[in-house]
Amino acid sequence: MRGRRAPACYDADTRPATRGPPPIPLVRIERLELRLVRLPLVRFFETSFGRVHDRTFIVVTAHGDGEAGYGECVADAAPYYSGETTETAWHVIERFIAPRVLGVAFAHPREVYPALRAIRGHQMAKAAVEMAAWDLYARQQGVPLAAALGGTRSAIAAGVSIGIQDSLDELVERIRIELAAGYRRIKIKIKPGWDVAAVETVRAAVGSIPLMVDANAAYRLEDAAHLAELDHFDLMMIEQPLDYDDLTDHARLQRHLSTPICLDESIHSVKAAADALELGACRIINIKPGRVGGHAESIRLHDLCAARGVPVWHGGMLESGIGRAHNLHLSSLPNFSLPGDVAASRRYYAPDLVEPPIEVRPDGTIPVPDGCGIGVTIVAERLARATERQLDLRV
Ligand code: OSB
Ligand code: MG
Repeated sequence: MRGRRAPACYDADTRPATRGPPPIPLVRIERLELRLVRLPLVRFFETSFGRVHDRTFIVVTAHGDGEAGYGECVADAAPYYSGETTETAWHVIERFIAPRVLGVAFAHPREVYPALRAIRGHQMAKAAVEMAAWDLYARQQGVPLAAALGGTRSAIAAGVSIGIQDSLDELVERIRIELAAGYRRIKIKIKPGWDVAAVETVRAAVGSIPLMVDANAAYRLEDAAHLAELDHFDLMMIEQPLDYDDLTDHARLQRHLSTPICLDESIHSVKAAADALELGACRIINIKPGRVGGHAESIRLHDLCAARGVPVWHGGMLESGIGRAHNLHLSSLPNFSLPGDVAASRRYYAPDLVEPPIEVRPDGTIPVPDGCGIGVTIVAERLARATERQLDLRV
């Protein structure tokens, strides 16, 4: 299986012949399949809110018109990164999202998110279903998802996110491994007690590599003077230093720092991003479709930032190959101008749920799959083995 590629989507003879005017495209989901899936991580991942050894997530399959589209819900088992969990997402999809999408004829997947307007929050639950609808739509159209989303590049620049380690030696060792694999920028997680000295050690060991830090909301405005010490290390940015729902204190902190602030957790909607930019709370934005409600909202966020000259990059949530493939396609839009946290499958799961696995090339780029939809094949038997619970929802 390894290395096998899905057929390119644009092969003329695999596209259905059409006669007369093209039919009005419809995405109509006849059945939604939810699976609660658990996969062990290849290596633990530690952030300021704790260490994880595995991930429990929901795989959504949207069936319609003889095709299937896939989405991955990035909510975690615990409500630490955001208020959502796998169980809240399951509940909200089953009770509130499914009834609003099943059997509805959408002219385009961008109509899915607005149809969920009555449901407040629950962006990750919404995104999982919305993204499955995009995959379904792209497969029905016979195009790669990137083409449906408006992507313009065939490969993306990859970076890695390196968790908190047991020692600084271990941290430097992990960074050397990732640099040798070709990754174009390194992000390290920080928290009080693992910050300035960690960055100093890394700079001393590996020199002027593109380097950034992510605090996952571990600091308070009172830490401004301490965080300003990071200004001496020429970091590309500091990601989400303050609280998950804060904008005002980030604006105050940004005035205190020369290092650009990048917001992650705080940007839960396009409006939050507009407010953050208006306030001067950040100079860079991390886009995760799960955080804003899916691909359509991510595109709006991407376009807003492009119009304001604000660079964006694609974040990661330790996704399996399903979410990872979605991220690759979205990352092909033009304003994703900085390397993201979209890295190779093998850093996370062995084996991944998909074939071929997503791999980084020696130049630090990852090609965007060119098959239809997300362009990777979900290995049914691996998905079945990892499934702990399953629910079928029908029209
Ligand atoms: O803050 O970007 C984050 C993982 C889980 C939750 C939040 C974050 C992360 C990462 C890892 O940084 C990114 C990845 O490698 O997928
Ligand atoms: Mg982050």
